[in-house]
Amino acid sequence: MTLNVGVIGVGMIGQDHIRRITHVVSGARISAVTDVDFDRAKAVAADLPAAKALQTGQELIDDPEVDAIVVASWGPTHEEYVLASIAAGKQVFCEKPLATTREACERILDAEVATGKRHVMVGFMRRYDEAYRAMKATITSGDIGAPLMFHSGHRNPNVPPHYTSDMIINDTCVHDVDVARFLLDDEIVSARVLTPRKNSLASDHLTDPVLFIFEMAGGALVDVEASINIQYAYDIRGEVVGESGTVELAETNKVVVKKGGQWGGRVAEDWRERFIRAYDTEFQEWIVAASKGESTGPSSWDGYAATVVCAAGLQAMESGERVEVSLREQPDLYKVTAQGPTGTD
Ligand code: NAD
Ligand code: ISE
Repeated sequence: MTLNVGVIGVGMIGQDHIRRITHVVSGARISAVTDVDFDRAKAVAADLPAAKALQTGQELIDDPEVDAIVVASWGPTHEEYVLASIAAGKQVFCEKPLATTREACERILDAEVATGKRHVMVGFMRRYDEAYRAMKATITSGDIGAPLMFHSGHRNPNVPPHYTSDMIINDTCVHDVDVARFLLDDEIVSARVLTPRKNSLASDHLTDPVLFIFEMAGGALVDVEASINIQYAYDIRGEVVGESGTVELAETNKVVVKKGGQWGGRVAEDWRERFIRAYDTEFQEWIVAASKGESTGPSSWDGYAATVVCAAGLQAMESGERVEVSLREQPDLYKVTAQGPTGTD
């Protein structure tokens, strides 16, 4: 069976996901696209073998030739499309964030739980990165003892002009929030943000860099150093310190080049290059599950937790204080059992 996928929002990442569904992974094709910029939707559809451009997201979700939906529009529009996909009984892959407020995420949780099964996967692609998966396997094996600290580094060479002051937390650090929950298999219970001397290369309206610190429920500490104008490359760092050992992300370059009395290797230019295989694996796993009417990977619960932690982070950045994070009780649908998350079959 070929899964017919409709894509809402065909900007930068929407087009990248269309490329991978069309040319890289198997089992799906793009049957429809839409964008508030309809000319863009028409141009994207014209380059695809079997896709039509539709005027609205709702029309796309209702279309009988769309089996499953990818939401890659701007964050504040995600709630509407995810809720409509759940109401239509279709599987939906939603780029981060799941939604931009706690309340919006809770409406999604309520709607999904009411159906009795998962429909939503959130685009936290780091969970599909081979290096993060190997790190998690090391932690889970017990080889380094119980994890005590996680140091995360998220360095962007620069950011686009539309990037606003809140985005260092809820657009950039949101990935570190999710990967901390994933690696340490625990919830975040408090957030603090410290700000060192500002990078003089950052625009006036931006805070850069930040040190975002969380306490996990089990007592581990996480620090995230986020930089958004570091110029040299897109560099993702990570090290977990355990009771009797450590595990860290290795450099990702394939070769070491020696010349002119120096040695070195490539650091990725941007997130598309650094996580290219992770996005491919993420989509392949989504397509396999969605073709069976099932959901997999990061859930609405993970999207909800990340949004709530980022909201606490923004509050902490403004106040300079420690802010507690409180999540509602986790519905059974999202509890992971030895057989996998409940509600997937
Ligand atoms: P973008 O601005 O390049 O593209 C967004 C597109 O959505 C635009 O074409 C815009 O016209 C369209 N759009 C906006 N509102 C719409 C609506 N109501 N209905 C239909 N289309 C609408 O942005 P982008 O960088 O591609 O980001 C899109 C989403 O993907 C964001 O949520 C962003 O956080 C996420 N993202 C995730 C990653 C990742 O690493 N996982 C990387 C980049 C972006
Ligand atoms: C972007 O939206 C992403 O999601 C990237 O993965 C992240 O590294 C970047 O900072 C964000 O702006």
